[in-house]
Amino acid sequence: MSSEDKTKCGLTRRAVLTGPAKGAMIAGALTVAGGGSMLATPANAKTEVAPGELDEYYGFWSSGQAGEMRILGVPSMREFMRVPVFNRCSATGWGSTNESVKIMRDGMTDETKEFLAKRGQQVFHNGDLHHPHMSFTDGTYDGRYLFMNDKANSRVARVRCDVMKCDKIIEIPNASDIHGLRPQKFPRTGYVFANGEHRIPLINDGTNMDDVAGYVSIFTAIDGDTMEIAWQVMVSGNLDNLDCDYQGKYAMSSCYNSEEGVNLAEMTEAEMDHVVVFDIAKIEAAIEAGKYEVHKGVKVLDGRKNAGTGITVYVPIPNSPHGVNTAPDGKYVMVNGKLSPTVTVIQWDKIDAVFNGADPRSCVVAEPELGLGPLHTAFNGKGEAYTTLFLDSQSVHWDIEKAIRLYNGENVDPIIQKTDVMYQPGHNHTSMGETKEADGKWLVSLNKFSKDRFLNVGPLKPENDQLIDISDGKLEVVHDGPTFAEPHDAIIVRADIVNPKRVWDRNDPMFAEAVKQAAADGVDLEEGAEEPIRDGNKVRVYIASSAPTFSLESFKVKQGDEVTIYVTNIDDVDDLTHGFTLGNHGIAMEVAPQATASITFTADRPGVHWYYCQWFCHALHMEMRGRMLVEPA
Ligand code: K7E
Ligand code: CUA
Repeated sequence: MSSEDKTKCGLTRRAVLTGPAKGAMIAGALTVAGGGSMLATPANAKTEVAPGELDEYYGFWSSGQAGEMRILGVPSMREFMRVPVFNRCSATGWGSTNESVKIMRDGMTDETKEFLAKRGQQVFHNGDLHHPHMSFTDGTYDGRYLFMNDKANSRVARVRCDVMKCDKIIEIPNASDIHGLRPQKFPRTGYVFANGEHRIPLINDGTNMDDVAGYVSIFTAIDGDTMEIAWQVMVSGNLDNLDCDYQGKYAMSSCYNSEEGVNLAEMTEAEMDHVVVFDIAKIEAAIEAGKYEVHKGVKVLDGRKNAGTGITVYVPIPNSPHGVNTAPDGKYVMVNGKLSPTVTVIQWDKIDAVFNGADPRSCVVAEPELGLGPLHTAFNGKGEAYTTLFLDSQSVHWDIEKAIRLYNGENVDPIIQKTDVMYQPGHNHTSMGETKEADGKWLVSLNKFSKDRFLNVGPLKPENDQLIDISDGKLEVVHDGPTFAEPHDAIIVRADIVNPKRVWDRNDPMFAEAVKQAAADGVDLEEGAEEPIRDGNKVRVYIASSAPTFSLESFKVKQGDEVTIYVTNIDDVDDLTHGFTLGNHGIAMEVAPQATASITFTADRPGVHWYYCQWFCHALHMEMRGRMLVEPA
């Protein structure tokens, strides 16, 4: 079916559903409960995962400006979990428990700490999470970590896949507004690369703001094991998205602002922008040779066009390119044109010659015109690609080798099929598609607009993530999944790769501080302490929880005390999470099985304050509560 037929067909169906023939269509509509429009066959047969059955894939979704990571099942598109990262979370206490605040502050610069202190904050309350990617070993996912960026406050975070909690957040100094992020695919992660999107003065102290030509964008390599910054490279132009090769030699970032402009007209002026390629071995050698300056404690190399350091090359690309996607064959990388209707295909092993002085465009092996607004490309592992067309609201399926033959002058059409998606797709992703194990089963299209596809929820609409069956070589939209602000990107990971724990390990580093303090106080966390432990005006309260009771029915402190409450969940059963909410104190935290969580506050409200378990754990869950008694000063 051509894309035109699909459009016509789709419009007809919508028109029919709101017209006089509505009744006659209802039965048919009900059989496509999965939401796929224009389909003759029941769509849900493909996406339905029967009650009690498990999905074949984990989907790790970003949430954009909501700041969290989400875990979905594919193909059911059921949302399983939200993992708070850069946001604050009312359910889990992320952003207010001692454990989470430590993670959020440990990698924060002193400058930011001081800035926040003046606002009366310990941590940022927002983030803009675009790109979640799993750690790799030998070109495929290894199930250890997920890494993700925060564009809003220039940070990179890591989530541990064994417990699905964030364990590290680092601020990236010198760089401004981290956007593109990718882990090294080979030999392993290794480095996590992060693009500072916006250009700023390298020494950004207000003394040189008018020297726009002197602003720089910064490329950062982070050690994925330690989450320490290994090095940075300043570049010409700006840095948008990036990807790595399967050889461990190069990383490549797109630049939509080679003009180095500061307004829209300037940024879109040139017909050609570029990608910048980083030679990792050459960079490491330059670090070794001491060819860096230290800025804010980080080794910074000069990789700008005229620096003559030989660590980068710039390949001209038409016009404001966006997504960068390496094909699973390891041979090619796609640079998506955005304002240009083209996708530029670069052959990785032709970049060696460019570093040795060959024409920078000599690594380009194809540049097919695919449609309007190409943003991101995904792969099926069979030499075919799927590119999102933002302006055309389509996903275009095309053949990489045919695109190369076309570029070489043969009269072939690389486009296999175009399918409408609803509407304005940004990222797309295929199952295992960014690994060498791409399996060509599923494609998700993450669409920015949902328009008329759901009940109206007011002026702010959900986005629409569509699932597309690509297993039989065609594109068939089989499911609509409305999502809240704003999943930019997702990865789809075979379920056998991800094996989280059922319950926490009692010695988990997440609550090591609590374990240490309890040992110093001579308290067994699994029993709690009968009385608060006083240390001047510092008071520590140890509570163990076991459904449906807290080990303390009440405890007494004095007004003005700095109170730390440690709660340890001694239940060792799946699902038996307890919580601790202290009424009228803005305090709540999740305590999953075998975990300890803690929170510190000043007891400044004399009187009786109930604390209760906010996670429904037992028939007597409502009764799972106790009193904090605050004696007036
Ligand atoms: Cu294309 Cu931030 Cu990955 Cu959005 S970015 S779409
Ligand atoms: Cu414990 Cu509810």
